[in-house]
Amino acid sequence: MKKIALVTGATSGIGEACARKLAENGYNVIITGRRADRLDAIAAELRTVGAQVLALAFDVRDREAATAAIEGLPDEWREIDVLVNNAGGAWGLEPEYEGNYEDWDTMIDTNIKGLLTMTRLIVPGMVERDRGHVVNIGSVAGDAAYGGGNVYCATKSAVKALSDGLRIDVAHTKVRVTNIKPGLVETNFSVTRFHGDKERADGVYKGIKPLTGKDIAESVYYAVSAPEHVQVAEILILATHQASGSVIFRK
Ligand code: NDP
Ligand code: 8X3
Repeated sequence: MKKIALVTGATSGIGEACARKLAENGYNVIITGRRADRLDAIAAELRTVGAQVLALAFDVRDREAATAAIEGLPDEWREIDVLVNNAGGAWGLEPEYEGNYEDWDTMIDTNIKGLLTMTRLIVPGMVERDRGHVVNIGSVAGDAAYGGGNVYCATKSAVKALSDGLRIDVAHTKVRVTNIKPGLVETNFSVTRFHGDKERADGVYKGIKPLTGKDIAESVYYAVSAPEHVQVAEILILATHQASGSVIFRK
């Protein structure tokens, strides 16, 4: 029987690449995100590689909707083996003393509370079955703050703490927890950060070859396909000319 993976934020970037990598490698996948049309298009594509795909459109900030989606899963989709908590992003790059309240709430509600809600809904089944893997998409931004990163960096530090905390809380089971911490990945991330300013977003990747969603999906797959006794706790994955969240060499 094929394993089941649920990927949040599978409509774009890293999440979409993870869903594709898992589908290509023998998983049936539940793909989630807010944009139903994107989910439908990606589901159709993933089915061509032989995977069964279930698309669930909901906002991870909406606990009622998330609960209804998970509690309403058809029987054959209930035993989730891999949860990739990926949905999230950065909104704004202002100094902390000038930040936008709405952006702060969006980041905290999505990157921390959304991830927690999905964990709370799915991990009890993993504990009961004594098997499963939670992959949280953290960031190099969670290791150290950079200028303007303030709240985003804090949410990714929280992802590290929540990953470490969960790993402790499931240590008596075979459930594994991995925190993947990417550096610069060219996705829709910077367009979101700059509220749709594509030109400014493109500038983030000028003079450096950034990572791709596929690069990150490879590391997610490495972690989930490790032997049962091996728990990949963290992976920090940077572009070659990037040394940290704030040290980037550009040509
Ligand atoms: P994208 O903007 O390309 O993708 C973000 C994904 O998150 C989309 O699928 C979006 O789907 C989903 N999403 C956002 N808000 C919500 C929500 N409220 N409810 C449900 N889904 C939501 O960016 P990335 O692929 O780069 O980002 C994915 C993750 O990787 C994020 O957690 C980000 O912080 C992290 N990351 C990114 C890095 C980068 O440089 N790109 C580096 C390190 C970490 P939809 O709009 O359909 O809801
Ligand atoms: C995304 C990577 O360095 O732009 O988390 O914050 S960074």
